[in-house]
Amino acid sequence: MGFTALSRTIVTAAGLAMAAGVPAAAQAAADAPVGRAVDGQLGLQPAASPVMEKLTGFHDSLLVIITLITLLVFVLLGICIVRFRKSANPTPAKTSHNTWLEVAWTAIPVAILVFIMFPSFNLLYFQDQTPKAELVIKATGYQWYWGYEYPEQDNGADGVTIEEPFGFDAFMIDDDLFGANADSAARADAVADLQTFLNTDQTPEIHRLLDTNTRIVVPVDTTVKFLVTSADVLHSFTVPSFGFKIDAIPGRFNETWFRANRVGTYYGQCSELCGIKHAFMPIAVEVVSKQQFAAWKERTTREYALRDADTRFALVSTGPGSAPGNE
Ligand SMILES: [Cu+2]
Repeated sequence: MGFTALSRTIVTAAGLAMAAGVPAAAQAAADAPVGRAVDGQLGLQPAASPVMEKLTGFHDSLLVIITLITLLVFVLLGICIVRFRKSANPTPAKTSHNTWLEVAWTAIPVAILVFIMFPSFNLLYFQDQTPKAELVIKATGYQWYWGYEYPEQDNGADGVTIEEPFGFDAFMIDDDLFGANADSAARADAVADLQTFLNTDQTPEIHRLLDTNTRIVVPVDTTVKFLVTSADVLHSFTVPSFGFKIDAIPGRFNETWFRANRVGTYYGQCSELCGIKHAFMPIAVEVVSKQQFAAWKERTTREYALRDADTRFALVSTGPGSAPGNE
């Protein structure tokens, strides 16, 4: 019959496609900038936190399972179409039930789902349970920008201590500053302002629709807990490379965490349709060394201190011992 030949052709074609695709994809992954999507990208952004590493692994294993199932269904359909076509099989069988077959096609998919369930639930709990936080940051969604606050906290010797709360807002860098007709002086100003904010010697690279005039700055290898809320409508706080996506809901705090294992700049975008400028409230996270963070914190505390009426974060008044990192 032609089925063996047909399936061999499919497998060979798939093999060729993979052989051609895999080195290219691996090459692209090696060259890809960390923390943002690139043109022609296949697959997920490179992982930079434990949650995203596990998500990527789970995604890749599911891809194998789903491919095998799809191929099986494709081959079965092919067999039906060819072997039982009218000319080859003029008098169809009248069989309408087969107990064992029915038990099998119910039980096997259930077994596959149960098999998938265990790693899936493990991952769900891993994402959900914040390990002891070494730094807590509050992120607030506004129409249409994000505001960040570093509340007063003492997270012990290994963690970060914030003696005086500070906060700042992050507005998207204007679209006009990108492209051939951009005003180069205005663009240079925006880059210089960002560089001053980041307190770094290196000129930051800025990306259209992803960069903001300030960035969340966190130290590398530090467990960061985000408390996410909104001041107006639903937003969603996401950074793909860190594997978190959490709704920002007015009147309540949602909690998520990440632990960046590489320095670099990581981007995300509001992921809940929140109004006309939903696409223009990106999230930019700068992961720096612990020493750089300490220097940044020093300067930023001076420049962006939240004092008295400016203090938007209630944790400040609850005193020591009740900071979220000390639970
Ligand atoms: Cu939004």
